Amino acid sequence: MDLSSTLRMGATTPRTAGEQIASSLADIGVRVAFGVISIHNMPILDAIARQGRIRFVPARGEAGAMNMADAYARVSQTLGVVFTSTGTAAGNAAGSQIEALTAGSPVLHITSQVDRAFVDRDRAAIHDAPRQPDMLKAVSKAYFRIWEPESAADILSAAASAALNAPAGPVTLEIPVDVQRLPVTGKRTAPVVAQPLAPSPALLDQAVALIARAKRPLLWLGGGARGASAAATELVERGFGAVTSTNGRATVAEGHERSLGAFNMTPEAQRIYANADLIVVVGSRLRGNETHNNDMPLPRPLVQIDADWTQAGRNYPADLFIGSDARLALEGLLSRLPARLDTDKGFLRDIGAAREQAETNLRAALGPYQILADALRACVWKDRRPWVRDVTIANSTFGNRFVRIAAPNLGVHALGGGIGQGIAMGVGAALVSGNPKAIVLLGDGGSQLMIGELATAVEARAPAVFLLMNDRGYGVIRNIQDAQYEGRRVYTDILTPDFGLICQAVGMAHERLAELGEFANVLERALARPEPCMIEIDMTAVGSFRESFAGPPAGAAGGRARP
Ligand SMILES: Cc1ncc(C[n+]2csc(CCOP(=O)(O)OP(=O)(O)O)c2C)c(N)n1
Repeated sequence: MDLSSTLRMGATTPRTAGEQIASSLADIGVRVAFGVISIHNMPILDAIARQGRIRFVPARGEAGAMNMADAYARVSQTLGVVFTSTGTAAGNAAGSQIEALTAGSPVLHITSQVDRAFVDRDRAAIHDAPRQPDMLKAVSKAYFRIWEPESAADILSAAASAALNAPAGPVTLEIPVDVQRLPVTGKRTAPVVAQPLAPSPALLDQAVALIARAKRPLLWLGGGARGASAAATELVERGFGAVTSTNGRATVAEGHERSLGAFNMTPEAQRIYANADLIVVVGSRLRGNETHNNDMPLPRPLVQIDADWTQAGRNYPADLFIGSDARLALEGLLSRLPARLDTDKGFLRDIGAAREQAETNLRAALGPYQILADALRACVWKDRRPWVRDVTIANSTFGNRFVRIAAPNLGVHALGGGIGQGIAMGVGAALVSGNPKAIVLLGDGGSQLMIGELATAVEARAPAVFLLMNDRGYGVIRNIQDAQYEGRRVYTDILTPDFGLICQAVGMAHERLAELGEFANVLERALARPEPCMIEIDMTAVGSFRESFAGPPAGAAGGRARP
């Protein structure tokens, strides 16, 4: 049989469950998938290659592959797909899957199992992890297993639907390797079902009654509100002020005169909260590191909108909880509210002024790094670039809020605070077609976790500029040691490799800067090249930030922690 007839057969009539999975993924719209090949997933990956309908990107490790699929999902606003093998491989993906779970990213993790007769029975088959489902359930929104080849197409659609439906999140699908090889009759793929949860009209009426009494209403927009940009912006035009969490960035334009952007915990923001007389919290966990562990006073009454009913009042008591999809709830409010709310113009003016003041204060604290932050701020928003950040001082200071993003899907960062995911997230974000070259902000310490994924970036021709802030060690931890541990800098001055040589080894262009005067030009040149490249900033030569960053501000002991 020649290859072309094999390809045709593979694309039209799946003969095995593995082929069925491959063709069903393409049928539901998947165009790019990530992963690491193994005996235990070859029946599917071989079919993907033969069918030629999905681009498979081979990562160097499962952790990186998971980060790639996660970032791809966030930027493309579609399903991210990652393949791993049984046991160690699935475990390698678990840390990165926690990030996808934290950020509510719709990722489908397709992994494998030992042969059906050996599953769950601890019979020492190769790759077996007898309690693999327990591990995967702990890092997944939902978990599925395909026992019978004939159910492959339907269970795949169910798993994809579960990942995409709000509250979105990573879903794991296990398929024993022998099941992947078993014959199927060739099924039509069931469509992915997205059923946004509609709000109760009676609860919307109650919210409108509260809003009608408010003169100084605020919206707090979290990651769950990212799909409700138009409705949130319309509420702001009608007379609300806005602020976002880091995950909800740009749900309302970050430079909007009535938005605090993500400057949500500054003294200026807290003065706005003290003056506001209503807050509508949409799709936000009100995270500890963004609310002083829930000690930061927020306005009352507090109306909470969340697709996950179990979140009701968890971190702040809600005067009214609406269990609903964010967009449907905000549209329901808009349809009930007048075209102009009778709200306080002075309050709304104060919001823009508060954000500008916070931006000025932040910029002043950067010292020599102002040049760098200004240059990034000048191009990321204007060019609508994906802006991907690892957990590093540069991000915690200016990357997370000062460098504006043009749309919620263009910002990708490790919301859960795990270092080392930046390179791989950069690859995943950059491989979404239709965007200009991505910029990926990295630290030298974190980057050492997944340095191998630089090879993936080169091989996949990921259009990304990797901006490496090299302070030769774990900078933020050193700052915490100085502030809280009498300067005992233990375990933080780790060996730092020569990143120029590493780039050379994988064939990536690299430029090192010891001063920042030329930074804007160097960045422009790097952005103009189609292939991935690295700009390394030698921070030991450039010098210190004017104010050192020693971790997120802590709340009072325990915050509003409940017993
Ligand atoms: C997976 C993981 N391991 C450990 C940590 C603790 N940690 C937080 S920041 C940091 C240092 C990061 O160093 P680098 O990437 O060089 O950035 P810098 O702090 O120097 O800006 C460490 C080890 C973490 N957040 N996540």
